[in-house]
Amino acid sequence: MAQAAEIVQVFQPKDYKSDLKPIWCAGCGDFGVLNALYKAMAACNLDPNNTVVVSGIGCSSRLPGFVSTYGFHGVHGRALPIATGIKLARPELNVIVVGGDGDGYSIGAGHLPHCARRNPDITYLIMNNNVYGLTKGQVSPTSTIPLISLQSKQDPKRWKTTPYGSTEDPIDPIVQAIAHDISFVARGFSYKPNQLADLLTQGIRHKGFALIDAFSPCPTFNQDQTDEFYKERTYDVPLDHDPTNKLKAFELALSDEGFPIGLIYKKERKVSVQDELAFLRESAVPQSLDQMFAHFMS
Ligand SMILES: Cc1ncc(C[n+]2csc(CCOP(=O)(O)OP(=O)(O)O)c2C)c(N)n1
Ligand code: SF4
Repeated sequence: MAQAAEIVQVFQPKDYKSDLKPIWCAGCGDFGVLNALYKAMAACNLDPNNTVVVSGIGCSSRLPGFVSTYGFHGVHGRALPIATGIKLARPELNVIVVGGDGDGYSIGAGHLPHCARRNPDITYLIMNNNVYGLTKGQVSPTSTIPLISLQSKQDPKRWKTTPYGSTEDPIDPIVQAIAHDISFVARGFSYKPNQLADLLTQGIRHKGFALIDAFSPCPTFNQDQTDEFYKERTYDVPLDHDPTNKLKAFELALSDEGFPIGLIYKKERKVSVQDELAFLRESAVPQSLDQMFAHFMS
C-alpha cells in the first residue's frame, strides 16, 4: 500500500508580513531587524499558526503587529514572563520575544537572570538603540556618556528629556548574559541583516533560552550611537572562537577592540522548565474562561 506523502510546508519571508506597514521613522534600524526576522522565520519554516511574537512597550515592541503570526503586545518590561507563561501553557508553540533595551535591560532587567535559570525554549530579540525611542529620547542603560539627544543639543528648552545627557556608566548586556548563563548569547547589527537573520535562525533552533542583542540605531533620538558609529566599531566574531568556552566568551565580550558580532556564548543546559513542569499543565490550565472564573470563584 502506498505511504501517504509527508506534507512539508515551505514558507517564504514574505509569508510573515502582516497587512500593517511599520510606522517607524525613516532610517530606523528596526526595519533591518524586522527583515532579518522574516528571513529567520522562513529559514526555520515556522508555521505562522503555531508561532507567537510577544513584546513589551516601545517603538521596537510594535513589531508583533508587523508579523502575520499570533502576537501579544504586553506591558513595558514584562515580555519575558508573558512569553514564559505562553511556553509553559502551550509548549508546542514557537515563542519569540522582542523589545527594546529600555524594555529588556531597564524596567524588565530583573526578569533576565531568572529566565536564564528557567531556560525556557524561547528566543529573545532585543533591538538595542541605546535610547528610549518611543518616549522621545531618554537615556537607557546602554546609552554611552554623555548621550544627549539631537533635540536637546539644538533646542534644550523644547526637548528636556535628558538635558544633561547620560551620567551613569552603561551596562554591557552581553557580559551580563554570559554571567547569567543564558544558554545562547549572540550579538547582531541591523545593518548586517543576513548575518542577523542567521543568528536569529540559530537562536530559534536552539533548545533553551536564546538572547540576541541587535544594534538597531535610532536616528531620531540618538545622534551618538548611530549606524556609522557601529559600522566603525563592529567586527565579526573570529572563526576560531569557541562559544562553548565561557572564559573565552567573557574575553571576547570584554575586549576593547570594538563590538564582536556573531555567536558569543552557547551552553547545552538541562531540559527546560516547560518540560519539567509538564505534569502540571493538565491541572493548571483551565480549558475555558468559564472554567477559569469558576476555579477562582470557588
Ligand atoms: C510601566 C511603564 N513605565 C513607563 C512607560 C513609558 N515607556 C513606554 S516605552 C518606554 C521606553 C522605550 O524604550 P525601549 O524599550 O528602549 O524601546 P524603543 O522605543 O527605543 O524601541 C517607556 C519608558 C510605560 N509605558 N509603562
Ligand atoms: S523614534 Fe527612533 S526607535 Fe522610534 S521609530 Fe523613530 S528611529 Fe525608530
